[in-house]
Amino acid sequence: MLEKLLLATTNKGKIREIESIFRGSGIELILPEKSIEVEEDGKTFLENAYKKAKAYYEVYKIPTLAEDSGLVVPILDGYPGIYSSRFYSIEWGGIEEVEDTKDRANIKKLLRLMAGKEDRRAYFITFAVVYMGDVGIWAQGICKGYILYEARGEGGFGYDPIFQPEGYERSMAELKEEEKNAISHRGRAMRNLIELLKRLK
Ligand code: ITT
Repeated sequence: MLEKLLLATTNKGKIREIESIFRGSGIELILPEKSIEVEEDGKTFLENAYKKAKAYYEVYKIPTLAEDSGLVVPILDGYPGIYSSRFYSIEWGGIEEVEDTKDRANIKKLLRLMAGKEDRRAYFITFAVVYMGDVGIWAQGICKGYILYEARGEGGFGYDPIFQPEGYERSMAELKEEEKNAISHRGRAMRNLIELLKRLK
C-alpha cells in the first residue's frame, strides 16, 4: 500500500477536511511547498482532477492526490457544476461583483438564480484522482440535498451555508466537521479511494 500521498489543492477547506478523513488510514498526506497554477479547462470533474494531480506529480515525482468537486443544480442545467469555484465570474446567469469573498459572491448569484424556483434539488460531487505516472486510480462521491432560501451557519466552506443535505434540518455549514465528513461527497469519495489504495501492493 502507498504510505505517502502529496495533496494537490490550494483550497484550505478541502485540506482541512481531507486531512481529517485520512486520519487513521495509514496514509500520510504531504502538502506541497508551493502551489502550481493549473488551468481547470476540462469538460468534466474527472478531467480537471486528473490535470491537477498530473501537474503536481510532474514537479514533485511522488504519488499525488487531487480532487475536483462542485455543486450541481439540475434546474439550472447543472450549473454551477465544473464552474463552481468561479461561478460568480462566468457570463452564464450574469456576472456577480465580489463584495467580500468569492464564496459569498457565488452564493449570492446562486440564490438570485434560484429565486422563485420550487424544485431546489441539488447535489455535491467529488472526483478524486491519485496519479502516479504509469498507473492511476479514481473514485467518486455524491451528497444529495436541497438549496436553501438563505445562508445559514459558519462551518465548512463554499456553498455549505445554502445546502441542506437530504435527511437533515440543518445546512451543511451548521454540521460539525465530523458530521459533514460522514455524509459529504468528499468524505465518500476519499473513503472509496482509500479502499482502492489498500488493494495496491
Ligand atoms: P483546488 O482546485 O486547488 O483543489 P478549488 O477551490 O479551485 O481548489 P474546485 O475547482 O474543485 O476547487 O472547486 C470546487 C468549488 O466547489 C469550491 O470552490 C466550492 O465553491 C465548491 N465546493 C466543493 N466542495 C464543497 C463543499 O464541500 N462545500 C461547499 N462547497 C464546495
